[in-house]
Amino acid sequence: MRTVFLILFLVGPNVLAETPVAAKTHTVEMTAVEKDVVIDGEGTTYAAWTFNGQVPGPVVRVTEGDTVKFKLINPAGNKYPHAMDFHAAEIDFLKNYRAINAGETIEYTFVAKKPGIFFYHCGAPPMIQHVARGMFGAIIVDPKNAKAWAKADREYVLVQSEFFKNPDDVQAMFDRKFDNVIFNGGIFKYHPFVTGGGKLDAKPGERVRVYFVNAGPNEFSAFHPIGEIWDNVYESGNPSNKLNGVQTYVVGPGSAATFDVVVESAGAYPLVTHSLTGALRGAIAVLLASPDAKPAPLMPMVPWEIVPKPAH
Ligand SMILES: [Cu+2]
Repeated sequence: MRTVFLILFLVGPNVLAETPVAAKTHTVEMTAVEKDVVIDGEGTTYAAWTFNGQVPGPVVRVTEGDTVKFKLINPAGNKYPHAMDFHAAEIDFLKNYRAINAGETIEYTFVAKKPGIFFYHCGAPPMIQHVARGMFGAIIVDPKNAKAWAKADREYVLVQSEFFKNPDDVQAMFDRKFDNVIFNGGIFKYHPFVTGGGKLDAKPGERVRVYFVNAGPNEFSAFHPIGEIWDNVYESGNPSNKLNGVQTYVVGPGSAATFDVVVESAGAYPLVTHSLTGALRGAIAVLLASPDAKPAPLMPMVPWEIVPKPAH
């Protein structure tokens, strides 16, 4: 009797901790919106194609095992066909990811079976242009066992992409002639020394988790924290794919990874693609560690609204 009690005592709490929460069903609806968005701190606008009017599109967040009931609306006022491809899904491409014309909708359902950080994007032809113009985003599939990895104190989503000044120059997209490489749809969006630039906040000692997606359409990212070392990198954001003490990790176009860094002390830690043609043309996000850092959303400053200067 005492032995049984002892076994229950030892096993009980672990069993409880690993009991997965009941799977949920999420209704996710997105609208393809062809509109101008702000792409730098000066307020320059760009004729984007978007999900829900923002670049990147909204972050979708579910738990491993959950069902996603998805609906894409292509409003009648649009000019182009659009589509949606979720990398977190394992479903038929032809049926579900086909492009729909303006005035049409499409619906499909999938189960997010694998935990991680996944890309989503429009796949309407020419796909290179639909991605370059802003039709992409991130879906986080949290592991059903929250103890599969260390708890994060702070979380951000960063989506890297190439920016082409002329949204109609598809040949430049094929020729890799990008003008900028950007995070979360803005040139130096999180660079406090640039006009209109912000930052990513953290407190010293916090475990900062960055869900990183490379939308491309073409360039690889060499994601590196200047002044720090990634404590852990998780390929595709799956807690099983754990690396330790990584300086730079390559994320290809259409891929994603989760990066943990415990910022040792107060100061500035620029997160960059160490492919310098990209970093020096826009892909620098400064992680600013300060004891009085405030809570922040997953994707700060998205959409990037510039307050017009008062006229004199
Ligand atoms: Cu599209």
